[in-house]
Parts: sequence; C-alpha cells; structure tokens
Amino acid sequence: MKGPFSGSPNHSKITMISLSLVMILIMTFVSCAKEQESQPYRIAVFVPGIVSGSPIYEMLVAGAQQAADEHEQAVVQVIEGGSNQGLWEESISTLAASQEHDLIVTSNPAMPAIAAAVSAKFPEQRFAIMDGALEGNEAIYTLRYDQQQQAMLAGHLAGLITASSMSGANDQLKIGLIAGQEYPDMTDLILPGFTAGAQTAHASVTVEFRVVGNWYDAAKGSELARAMIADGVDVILPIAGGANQGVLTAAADAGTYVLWYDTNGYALQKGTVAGSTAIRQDKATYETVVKAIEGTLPFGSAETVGLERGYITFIEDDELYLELVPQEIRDQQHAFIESMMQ
Ligand code: RBF
Repeated sequence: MKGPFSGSPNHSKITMISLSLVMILIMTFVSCAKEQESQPYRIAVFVPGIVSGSPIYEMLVAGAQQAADEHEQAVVQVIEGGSNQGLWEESISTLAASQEHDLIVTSNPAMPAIAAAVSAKFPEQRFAIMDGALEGNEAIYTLRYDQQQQAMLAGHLAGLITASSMSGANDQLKIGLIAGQEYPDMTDLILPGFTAGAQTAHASVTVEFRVVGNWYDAAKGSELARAMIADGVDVILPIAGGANQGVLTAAADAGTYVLWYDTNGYALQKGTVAGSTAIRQDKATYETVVKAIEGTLPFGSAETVGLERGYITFIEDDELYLELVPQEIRDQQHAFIESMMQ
C-alpha cells in the first residue's frame, strides 16, 4: 500500500517543484534585500537664490556635500533655484513629485512656508530647512540661528567704532544696515538686534536702514552705501548676498568701515572690514544631514542655536582685526561677547 508520503514519482515531482519555488522565493528576497541595502540615500540641496556671493548658501552646500562624502550610501544633487522667488515653490514641487530624493535640504526663513505648501501635496517628501523655523509638521525639520544675538554682536562693535577716533570714523554717531530685502527676521530680529547692540555701546547711536531689493545687485549696494556715507554713516553692515561687494567698494573708496556677516570677511577688503560675525551653517548642515541619513533627525521639531553652542561667533583672533581695531575697542567688544554668553 502506498501511503501519502511514500516516494511515488508524482510526489517527488511535487516536492521538487515546491523546493524550486522556495529557492526562487529565497533568491528574490535576498536580491531585494541587497538592492535595498545598496539603494543610496538621495539628497537634493535646493539653493533659494545663487550660491556664489552668499556664504550662507556656500556653507549649506559644503555641509551637505561633506555629509554625503563621508557616507558611502549617500548622494547629493545641488539645484540652484535662482533669484526669481516666485518660481521656488514650483521647482520644489517638481523635485518632490519626482520622488527621486529622500531629503530636500534648503535654507532661509521663507522656505518653511514653501516646504509646508509642497508637503501638503507630497506628504512622503522629507525636508531639512536651515536658517528657518517651523514646528509641528512631521515632514519638516528646521534649524535657525539666533539672528538677534548675531546682530547685537555686530551692532556693539559698530557703536564702538562710530564713536571712536579711528581714522575712518567721523564725529557723527551714525551707522547703517543694508539688507537684500525686507523679511520678518530682518525687521524683527536683525535690525532691532543691531540697533540694541550699538546703543549698548553708545546710547545716542542712530541706525540708517536701506534695502537693495534683491540679493545680487552690487551696483545698487554701492549706490546705497555711497548715499549713506555722504549722510555721515561710517560703519555699515551689509546683509545683501552678492550686493555686499558694492558696499565694500563704496566704503573702501570713502575710507569708512564695513562689518561682515555670516563668515570671516576681514581679508575681502583689508583696512575696511573691521569685524566679522560668523555662523557655523556648514557644521549645522553637516550634522543635520548625517542625522537624516542615519534616521535620527527629529522631523517635526524646530531648533534654535547661537553663541552658547558655538554656532554663532565673533571672530576676534584674525590678524587683520588685531591690526585694524585698537586694543581698547577690542577689549570692550570682548567683554560684551562674554556678557552675551551668560
Ligand atoms: N542671504 C544671503 O546671503 N543671500 C541670499 O541670496 C539670500 N536670500 C534670501 C531670500 C529670502 C526670501 C530670505 C527671507 C532671506 C534671504 N537671505 C539671503 C537672508 C538669509 O536668510 C540670512 O538672514 C542672512 O544671510 C543673514 O544670516
């Protein structure tokens, strides 16, 4: 009698087929797993503007690139959004719709709202936004710098210099701020911080504020600076991207001073750049992207960093600062920096 498990030719055929099926299944599973393992983590850096001339964007790209270079499994594509801000949302929507990037990294205070609008249409897309703030959207992580603190550091030195007997300082207590455009961080944090810092140094300092209207027009930057200088301003803080170059030229021609923002600018115009406040956007972007690759970035949260953790610094040890700015002023500025840390 042949039992159900005896070796009938039919039965061994069925066993062979089942075994082959199992093997095929296993092989498919293994190759899928391998494919997943070798799937790179794909990062798009969307620069809302032009990289060249804007240190905040140069550092964004450098930080993301470094994170990808150190992770075999990550690749970066940089997309320059250009100066037409009306096109940014559409460009980011196209990126998200392509589903080709695990993460879109970008930077400036206008980007959280744009990313939120895109996120409503493409909820799977993840974003890391530097120099911006938005809490509670599970697809978006943001990190901002304490811009008021940074502006106060610049303002304090501007107040000391305009009241000093340095060769380029006149008798009036007037300083200036030239911005690329007017935006809430500028009007609510940077301008008030710059003014408060200056008035901490000297209560009667006044601040002139002008807007270029874009982030690239050096000729307009120069024109605004010349008008300010003619009006008695002897220290200018330009925050205008590529237009900063025009401010530098105007101040150098007039023998007055410029303070640099976001990066070390002393060597850009020796004898003119009298102070530099820097942000570590390269470091912050690197750390953010590494966390995203490793799956530990807290999407949905908004972080603010500043002097205390070293993401904002006033560069005091540069030779050119030591040469140009008298010891007495440097000492006062140093004491102010220390007081801000407390
Ligand atoms: N800063 C730049 O240096 N270059 C830029 O092209 C630039 N574009 C900006 C566009 C928008 C819409 C906004 C709101 C800000 C922009 N900023 C730019 C300012 C930047 O976010 C930051 O406040 C300054 O760089 C000072 O850290």
